[in-house]
Amino acid sequence: MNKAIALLAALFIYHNNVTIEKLKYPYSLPTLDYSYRALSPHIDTKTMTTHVTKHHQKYVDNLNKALESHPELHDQTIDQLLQSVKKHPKPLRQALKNNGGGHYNHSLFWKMMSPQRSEPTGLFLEAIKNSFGSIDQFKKKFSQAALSVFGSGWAWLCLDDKGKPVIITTYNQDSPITDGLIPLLGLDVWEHAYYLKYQNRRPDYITAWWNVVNWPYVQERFDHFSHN
Ligand code: MN3
Repeated sequence: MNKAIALLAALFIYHNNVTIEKLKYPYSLPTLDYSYRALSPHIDTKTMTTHVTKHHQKYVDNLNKALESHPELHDQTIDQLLQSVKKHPKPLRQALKNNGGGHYNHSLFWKMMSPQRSEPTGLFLEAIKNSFGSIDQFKKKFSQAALSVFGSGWAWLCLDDKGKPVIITTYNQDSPITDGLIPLLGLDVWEHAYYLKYQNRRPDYITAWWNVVNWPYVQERFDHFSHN
């Protein structure tokens, strides 16, 4: 392969890796960068397998089903669909929120985790310190937000419309992107994400999850979106 092609391929892979937002109909389950057992013991094999092949797969199937009779929406990317969710009449609106959000949120979630231990660095770390005081303060606030979700939902670190890092929570499969925020890091706190191993102990799941956060990916998203 000559150098120019190699560079283009690398850029494509990089871009693809960072921005899952450009996915289009028909949707499919993404290939994970690690095996279902790779995040053990923090996230066990059975939870990962069920979460991906049953729960995530169902969002994908239901999203495709909902869009099947709407060819006018097939050219839209997943982020465009989610940003314009409120424009659609029920029941399409609800189907897009639940299943489009479910597919988008989970596709990100798998990338936001890794068996490789890592730490945040660089400009991203500076931005976290500026907004939250320190990385430990940030983790504490994020964990509190994740604990505060009553029922099913997510905790997120996002960039707001001014490019500032903010912590938010969403219910069900609502996605931050619908509210104009860019998710950098998300934590699924639906019971299906932890119940097999941790039962009702959501705090233990959250504590364990910090061990598998893929900081280089979070940072790539920060670098990409804070300059766009
Ligand atoms: Mn889930």
